[in-house]
Amino acid sequence: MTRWLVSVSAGIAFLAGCDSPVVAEQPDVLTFSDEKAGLKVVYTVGPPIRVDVHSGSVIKFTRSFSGDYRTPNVKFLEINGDVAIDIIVELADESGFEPMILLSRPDGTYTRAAADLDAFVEYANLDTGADSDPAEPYRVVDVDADGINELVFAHLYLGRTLTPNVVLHLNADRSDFEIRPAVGPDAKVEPK
Ligand SMILES: [Ca+2]
Ligand SMILES: [Ca+2]
Repeated sequence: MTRWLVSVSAGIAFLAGCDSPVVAEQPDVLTFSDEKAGLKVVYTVGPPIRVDVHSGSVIKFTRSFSGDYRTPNVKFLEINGDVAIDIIVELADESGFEPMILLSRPDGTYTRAAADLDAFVEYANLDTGADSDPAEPYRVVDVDADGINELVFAHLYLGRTLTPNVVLHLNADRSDFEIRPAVGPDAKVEPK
């Protein structure tokens, strides 16, 4: 996993009618960078919330949406086997996050994968006693040893169902994920 940085840009407002300018800070944009990959994720707090992926001066992905989220985490990591770094924006609230998975495409853009999954990672669930690991709630691993990595979540709410060891398989062109039925007694993978 590559190193990532975060910085905060403050919207500056000058109020008229004062002898000296009053600066009202309105932090409204968060920037997450992977300097090695030359990638930047710009998260506009909104509303509406907006996520832009910049590669150098070119925007490779943009999406606006609504929601009640706290400061997100952004992870830069290779998922779909094309060397180009992929991105997971962890859209956080008080108990966990929704993973917004952005996969690299051959033309250099990004596409949002697993958009219809309605998936949510909960750090600590007192109701169910789920033993989530906030340090590594998911990882990229070749579960079925077919040479293509899967994305494995230790615990994932799929809708309202808490599900352990959820394995997301890439589709044929490695642009999206699907959940396949587990096959055999060893299909599940215990997180390390
Ligand atoms: Ca990739
Ligand atoms: Ca595999």
